[in-house]
Amino acid sequence: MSYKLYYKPGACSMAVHVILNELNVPFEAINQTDLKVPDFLKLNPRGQVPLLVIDGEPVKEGAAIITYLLDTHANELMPESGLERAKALEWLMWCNASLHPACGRMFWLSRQGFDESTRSRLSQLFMSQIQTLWDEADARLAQTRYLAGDRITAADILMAVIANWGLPVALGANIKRVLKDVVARPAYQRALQVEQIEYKAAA
Ligand SMILES: N[C@@H](CCC(=O)N[C@@H](CS)C(=O)NCC(=O)O)C(=O)O
Repeated sequence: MSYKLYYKPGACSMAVHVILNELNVPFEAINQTDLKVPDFLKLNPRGQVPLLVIDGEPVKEGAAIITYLLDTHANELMPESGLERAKALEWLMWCNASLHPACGRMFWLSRQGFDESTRSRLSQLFMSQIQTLWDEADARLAQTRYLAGDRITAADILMAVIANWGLPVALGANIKRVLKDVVARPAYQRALQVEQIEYKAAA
């Protein structure tokens, strides 16, 4: 099986990068910082990362890529069945389908040419939605060691990647505890080194 990961440093694609490292499978990592160039658009017309080319077939959508990889290679980051798997998927999707798009609205806003008062009102609204999500995770992590329960799963890795996007949020002590734990893993450290990213969110 051959894997080619297209990533942009520090973006959501970093979760796939960390997971490929965790799985100890061979892969090629391609820094695709410029996402709108014709060669990349041929592979992914949306011009987005992550993109994992599996045996020549491009696969999009981070959560699908992560689930596929964890279903295909032995690991302890995704329970195989039962309620434990349901909770691991719940929190992976929370990161991918709730937290990520909420943060994406702030990045979208920074590219619009709104007047200052519109920008400021939207920014307050978007940031309060993001903060509510982080508060939800902190409350969960006051009850459980990791997002899905007692054991680390792919959700904690994706959460750690998103936490480092530099938005002005207040991350609770329970989240920071998990971030420190996740980022200390050799697989995460290797991805930070290759992508040349400094991890600041756990401080
Ligand atoms: N739902 C997609 C979202 C991918 C996405 O938004 N990726 C961002 C990086 S975190 C990106 O490529 N943004 C560039 C763009 O949309 O132009 C996924 O989870 O893979």
